[in-house]
Amino acid sequence: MRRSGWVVSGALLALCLVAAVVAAYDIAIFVPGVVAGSPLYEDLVSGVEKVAAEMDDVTVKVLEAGFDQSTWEEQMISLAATEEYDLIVTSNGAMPFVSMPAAEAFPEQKFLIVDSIIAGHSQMYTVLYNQVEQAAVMGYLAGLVTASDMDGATPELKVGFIAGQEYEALDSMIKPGYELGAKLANPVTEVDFRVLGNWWDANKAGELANSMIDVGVDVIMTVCGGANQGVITACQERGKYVLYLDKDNYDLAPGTIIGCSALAQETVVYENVKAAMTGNLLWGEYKILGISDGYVNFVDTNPLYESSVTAKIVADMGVFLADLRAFFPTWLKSQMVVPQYW
Ligand code: RBF
Repeated sequence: MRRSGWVVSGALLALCLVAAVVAAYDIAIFVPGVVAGSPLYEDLVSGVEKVAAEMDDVTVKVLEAGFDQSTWEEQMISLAATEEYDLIVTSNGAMPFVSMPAAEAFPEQKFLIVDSIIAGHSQMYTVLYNQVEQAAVMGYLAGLVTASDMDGATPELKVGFIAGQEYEALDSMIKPGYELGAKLANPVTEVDFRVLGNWWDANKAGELANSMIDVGVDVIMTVCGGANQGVITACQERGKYVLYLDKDNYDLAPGTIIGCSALAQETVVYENVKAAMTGNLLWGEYKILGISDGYVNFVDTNPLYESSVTAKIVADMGVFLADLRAFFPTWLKSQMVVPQYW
């Protein structure tokens, strides 16, 4: 009796162990760059960690692939070659292409790639944000600020934009969106666009910002990852303004960062990792999320926004935002449809 009791409990224990092994879900996060200072990468990691915090049987490995983009493909192949991960999660528009050789070599490997788009790859699911909307809101604010009587505003109607590098989503959505918004605010607004050439050199980003300020630019949208700090410091020193993409980060430089246009990247990662785990991601599909879906948003709820711009700007932005946030189609929204560039 006693002996059979041991046998039964031993068998149960073995079953539990097998179940635990079968149920475990192992996730690798491939960060194409470094996490610190890049808002979308910070939220990529926190989105997966949120899933892991809720579930005992989820493991997470973070691989920071660094800034040498020529090594990413190899690093992705090595990661997939371990055959340890149920899912590789990564973020940015280049990653479907970077991941393709790994996908081909390991046909069982699945990839969730956010902030990117590809259609019809049976091992990948992608989520794209409507960054025409995201950038247009910033351009509109920039256009209002440069024409205002705010302390840092110059007589020139020049607004700035500094990007880490040129890439598809930038050329097809972010740059045209920013220009559209700036011209909607005031058709004669000029956009001064510069490319840094990397995602880390804060000194060079500061030099670029200063040279733009020298020619009359008074507000700069920065999309430079870890180098954003250089733009922020230059604008702080010279009493100019920064527009910060991807995250509510007014706190980084109150009164200097006067607008943040956020993406719900953490939520997107959280929701889609869970969908992958439960077999609810349709591999090969993609989705595009925008302002009226609630995944792109200008952050007007942080008090540091209202305290940094004029009441007139808040009111004008309010009208513009109400139009974009409406769930029904509007003329404004029709100007901000994502062009098919993939
Ligand atoms: N954004 C960052 O904040 N940090 C980065 O290191 C970074 N690296 C990128 C590398 C490539 C190849 C591409 C296509 C985009 C990169 N981005 C980076 C931009 C990011 O995907 C996104 O477009 C911006 O954060 C604006 O939402």
